[in-house]
Amino acid sequence: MRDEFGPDAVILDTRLGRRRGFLGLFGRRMVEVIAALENESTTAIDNRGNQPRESSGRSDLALETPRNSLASSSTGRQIEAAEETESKPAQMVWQMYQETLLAGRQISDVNSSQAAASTYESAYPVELQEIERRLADGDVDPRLAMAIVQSVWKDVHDLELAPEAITAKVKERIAAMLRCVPPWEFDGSGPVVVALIGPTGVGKTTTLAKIAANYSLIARADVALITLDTYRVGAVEQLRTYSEIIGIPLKIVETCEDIKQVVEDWSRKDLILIDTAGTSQRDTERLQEMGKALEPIADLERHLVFSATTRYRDLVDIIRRFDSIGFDRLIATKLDETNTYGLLLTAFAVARRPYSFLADGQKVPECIHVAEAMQITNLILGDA
Ligand SMILES: Nc1nc2c(ncn2[C@@H]2O[C@H](COP(=O)(O)OP(=O)(O)OP(=O)(O)O)[C@@H](O)[C@H]2O)c(=O)[nH]1
Ligand SMILES: [Mg+2]
Repeated sequence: MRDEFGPDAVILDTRLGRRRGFLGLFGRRMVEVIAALENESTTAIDNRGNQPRESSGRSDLALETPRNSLASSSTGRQIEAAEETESKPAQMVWQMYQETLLAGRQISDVNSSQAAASTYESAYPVELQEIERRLADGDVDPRLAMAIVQSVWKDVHDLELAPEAITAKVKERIAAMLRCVPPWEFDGSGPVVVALIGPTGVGKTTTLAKIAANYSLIARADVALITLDTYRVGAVEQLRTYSEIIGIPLKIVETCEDIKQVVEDWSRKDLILIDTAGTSQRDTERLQEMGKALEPIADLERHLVFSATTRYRDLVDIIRRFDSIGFDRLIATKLDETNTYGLLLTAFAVARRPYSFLADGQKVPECIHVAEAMQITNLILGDA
């Protein structure tokens, strides 16, 4: 730990455990270590004997600048997305996209839209055609890919631009279309209350633990946890373990009244994070039940968590169905498990709600980043 963080590092806690193998077999021993520095505290959970996931190969996600670091994020409530007005070029793309949708094709109907894209008169240069193809191949809705390159072509067709300059223009445009919110700021006027909702197994609990650890241990905010997940065996224990390691309270609630009471009791906290049971978007009854349980909480931020490995059509279905109970932000997880990221733009196009966080690995608390439009764009089109 001292090698990593220097002579001032203090070990707060260590525990031995076993990394679960197949059905609990073939587990590996692991050591979890929590350490702190005097002024600038930091934490790490290290799995010994387990190859650490290299972030260097993924420089596009290594958002280590202070602006992106959760560690520097303890001031200022997340700015309402509505305050950000969209730029004219971004509006142009959305308008063109809407027009294509209104022309009668369903958003999930990828095949017909691919046909539409290929029959569309491609009067623009090969670089733009190539970008359009790359976007559509990478799970950007082909009609959106077309709207993007068309809108860029409208602006640049008189200019003699080098291919790199054209790519840069496309990236600029995509970044202008995507909205992301900055980290929360806390002003003592009451807690920011956040619920993570989403399908089963997408990483809600892990993401919640990452957020809690960063805000509590690094940003020194007063954080508390609630779980509504009494549905899945072991769910409470999973979150309890995190709450104990981080050293923050956890309340398990089952009814609407309970949750309202707990939130009221924690009126002096900075951040209250609510974990929910994974719900299949097809289970309308449970989805509505969960929507009801969260209803009594005033000013609740609902973040829809989805995995970047989800299939295109399923994602559209997930967003539509979760929209029936409402959500305000998007969180994409498992970015480390895919090489194509166009789905992030498609998700935004369908949801039109800003991203808050991106998660790219299992490690708590490291593998989470504040979402940034240019970072998402670089993932989609490469860093060059
Ligand atoms: N590779 C990768 N795995 C992740 C990421 N986030 C979570 N996981 C893993 O995904 C699995 C499920 O994570 P959970 O946090 O339990 O997911 P959940 O959404 O809470 O699941 P339910 O509560 O059962 O719906 C675990 O093995 C996590 O370690 C990520 O960003 N990348
Ligand atoms: Mg969970």
